[in-house]
Amino acid sequence: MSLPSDFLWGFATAAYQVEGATQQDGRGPTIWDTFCSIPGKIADGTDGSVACDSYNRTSEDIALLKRLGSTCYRFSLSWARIIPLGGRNDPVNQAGIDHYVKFVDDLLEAGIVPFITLLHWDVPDELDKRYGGLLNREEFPLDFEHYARVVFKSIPKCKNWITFNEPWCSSILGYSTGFFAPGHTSNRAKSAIGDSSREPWIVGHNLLVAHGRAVKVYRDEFKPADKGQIGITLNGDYTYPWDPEDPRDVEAANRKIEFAISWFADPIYFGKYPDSMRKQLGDRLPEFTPEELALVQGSNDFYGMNHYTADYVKHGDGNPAPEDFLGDLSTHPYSKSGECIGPETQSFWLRPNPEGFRGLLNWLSKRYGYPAIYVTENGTSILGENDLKEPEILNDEFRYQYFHDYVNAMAKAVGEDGCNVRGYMAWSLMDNFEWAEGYETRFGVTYVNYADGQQRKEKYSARKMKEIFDAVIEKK
Ligand code: PNW
Repeated sequence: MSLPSDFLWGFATAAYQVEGATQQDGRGPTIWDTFCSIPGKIADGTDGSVACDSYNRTSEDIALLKRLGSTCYRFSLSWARIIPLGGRNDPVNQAGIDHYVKFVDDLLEAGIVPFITLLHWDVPDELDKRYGGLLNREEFPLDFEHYARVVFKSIPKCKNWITFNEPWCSSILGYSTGFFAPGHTSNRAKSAIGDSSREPWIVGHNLLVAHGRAVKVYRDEFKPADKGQIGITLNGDYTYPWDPEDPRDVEAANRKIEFAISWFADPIYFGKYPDSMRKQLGDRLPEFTPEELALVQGSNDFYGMNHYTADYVKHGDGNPAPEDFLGDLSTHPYSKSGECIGPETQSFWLRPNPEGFRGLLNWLSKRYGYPAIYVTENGTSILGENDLKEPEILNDEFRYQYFHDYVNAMAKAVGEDGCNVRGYMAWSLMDNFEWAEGYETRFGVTYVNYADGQQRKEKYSARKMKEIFDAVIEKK
């Protein structure tokens, strides 16, 4: 028993991945609606227009959460439902607000603590068209601040807020590899906005400042009465040096974690970008103005941690390569064979390695002074799962084992190493729209039958989750 009796556990989802109903009740278009309409961007040519239809099935989803024993639920709001065009002078859509207010009321009534993510990648499309969306250093943070204020004012009963989900993914996958919306790639010579080898670093910077603005609004205007907490969710793999005897590999492994986590966490906890990033990127990495820094530094009440996997890296030649993120990092990533890092899954970037979870919890606890941590995502896909039919597809022992091993690694990080983890949300409550992978890759503990009216059926892992946590949470 090593997790405290008030430890929260549950599941996570995101608006565009589960809600569907993209044309309903006045929702505006988002960059993901637009991106999905470009041929070739989504593996199976699908989009989130129906997804799990969760927008119309809130009571079913809450009943499911309750049946599984969850004590919390993380979901994101669709900005474009609340302010369809997104901007601070654009109209607010009361129907969108009413939907989420009722959802939070219903969760609380079911005894489930809500964790709300303000933006999980689905930026209102109009902001992208109007001024370049996340690339705009002046406009974007102000529009996000306004949206955040509208939300805080409307949903005072929610006490746990996450500004952004994985700014690394928005920046690198959205503006370097082009794998995610809006699909910019940094090896284009020039973008409409400027030198695109700078775009990911500008986007990361603007997300940090926008986060800082929303946190300031919450702390100044809402927190004193509402008594909630607010933070940002960062993704990061644990990284092992390819050759632990080679100091250049050791440094490269650390640099890779810094380029994922410390890119955002160092400014928040220390008020500066990591030296390794400045060294690699030079003036392509923006400088904070004093005003921006005042907003960003100290802006986390808790650390939101998304974590899935670990990898090995070899050092590169040390030279930055602006046309390529991994070149910039000066590392060569490798997955060693299955026995070393973990078995293959349906996601090319994901191999289970529970020791790495404990390793990363310790890495960031040491670096950032043992902050309160909520694990806001952790989970796995399964190689070939989508080829199965009922009832075999419900038998996800591989996923059960993943959760069992990861939760126990986390319990050791808390009980034996002193990490301050307060809650855990598994990704995901149900199969859903897995971004560029469409519906072919499943992450749910609940099976969703897209061919049969979005019917939900619990998999084995769903039914075992409570048992996993009961074994490690102290009794009251
Ligand atoms: C997270 N990578 O994304 C997201 O927050 C979820 O919305 C998503 O469904 C989940 O993980 C599973 O993919 C990631 O390529 C997507 O390293 C890709 C990567 C990491 C995280």
